[in-house]
Amino acid sequence: MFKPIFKLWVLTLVSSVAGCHGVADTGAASGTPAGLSYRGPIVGLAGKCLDARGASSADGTVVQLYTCNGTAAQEWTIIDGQLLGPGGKCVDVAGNVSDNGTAVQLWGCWGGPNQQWSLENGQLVGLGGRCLDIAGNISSDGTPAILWDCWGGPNQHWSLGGTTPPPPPAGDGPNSPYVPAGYDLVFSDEFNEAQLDTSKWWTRYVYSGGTLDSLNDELQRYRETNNHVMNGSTLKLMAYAPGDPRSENLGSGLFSSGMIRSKTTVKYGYFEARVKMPAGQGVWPAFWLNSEAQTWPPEIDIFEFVNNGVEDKANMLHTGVIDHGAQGSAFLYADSAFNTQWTFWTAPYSFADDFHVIGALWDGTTETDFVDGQRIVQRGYRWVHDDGSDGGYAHVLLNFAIGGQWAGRHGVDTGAFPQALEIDYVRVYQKSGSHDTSVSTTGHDLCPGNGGC
Ligand SMILES: [Ca+2]
Repeated sequence: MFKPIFKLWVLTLVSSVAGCHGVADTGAASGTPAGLSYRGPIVGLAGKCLDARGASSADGTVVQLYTCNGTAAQEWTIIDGQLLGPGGKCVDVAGNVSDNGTAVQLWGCWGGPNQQWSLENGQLVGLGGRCLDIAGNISSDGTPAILWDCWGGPNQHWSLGGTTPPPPPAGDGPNSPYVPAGYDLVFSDEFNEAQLDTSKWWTRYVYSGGTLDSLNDELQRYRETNNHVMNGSTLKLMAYAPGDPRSENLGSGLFSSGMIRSKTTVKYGYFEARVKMPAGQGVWPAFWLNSEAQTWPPEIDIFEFVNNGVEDKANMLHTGVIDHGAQGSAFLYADSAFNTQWTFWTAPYSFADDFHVIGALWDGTTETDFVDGQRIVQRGYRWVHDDGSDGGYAHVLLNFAIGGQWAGRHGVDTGAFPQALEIDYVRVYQKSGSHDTSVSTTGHDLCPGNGGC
């Protein structure tokens, strides 16, 4: 019996909130120095900003947490490993001592090691490899910043909240800079061949004996007729309007589209895809993890991208997990631009304009999502079925869905087709010493053996 999958979108049907959050947009000044990599607010614990106490730039000014207010006291510049605040003064570890609890202050820049910072997985790491930390994990205005052992707590996580996100890596290469330390590549496809590598991918869902071609109330059907277009560097999951002669004519107003489901299955890991989204109204591409066991949930939606033209737009990235109670999904962290009610992150750009690296770290008890290395949200999540039993191995899915009550609630722009979810690569990593992979045997190779699909 067919068991429908209702994704988290049911919570989003009446979404009407957008753009009412985030930090002040200070803008990147023109004529900024060469080598500038960021200028704007830095957001930390409880969505509050890194701040120079009293809006001072005097030597010895305390660096603290404060409600974001868009003033110069909260405008920071990262350049050449230095973190500069008001008056061009450097964020400095007092006394050049790296003990836990050492005060952090503004001081005239002199190039010393106590003024060097690096942004690593959302942490600002300074002298002695210790982290910029909000004392006592307290988010009250005026709580001072100190140096402390990096322990991964929310009081050590900082995000760049302005208009200059870190640039995504350009195309294929070795590991992106966002892969967690101690993780090894266990599965990947760079999509640099002339046609889809069917030793790695099925092109339908695991359900119905591995032939199911749609879920929910979507308007597409997944096919193998020019729906997986390769150009030697990327895979385009192509979707065609009803009746387009370049693909199968499905009738009844249905679109043909493409999806991939990994033949390698995994338990836990870091997942990364470099993708460029389609822009037309009514699109709903996704990157997600589903149980090979065919008992649902669990499910992790690394991203769902929806442009319905009104509530959900091309600068928003939805992430989610399916929680029926047994799985649990309490928020452990949310970036200031992440809407925890409707579970989306708002970017200062359209995801259809360029490629971005979307990542997710899934470790069995938590699930964390990243955009170009910036952590946007972390939840607790147990990979179990509703009866509490283990959820088994997961396959990796990328698909280009169209329409339905969420993505298509204000209509689908047929004139925008054909269009594609373009994928530069998909990579899966697991912790060294804890590799755990298996193989999906449920599926059919539907791509023609002598050509593309
Ligand atoms: Ca590629």
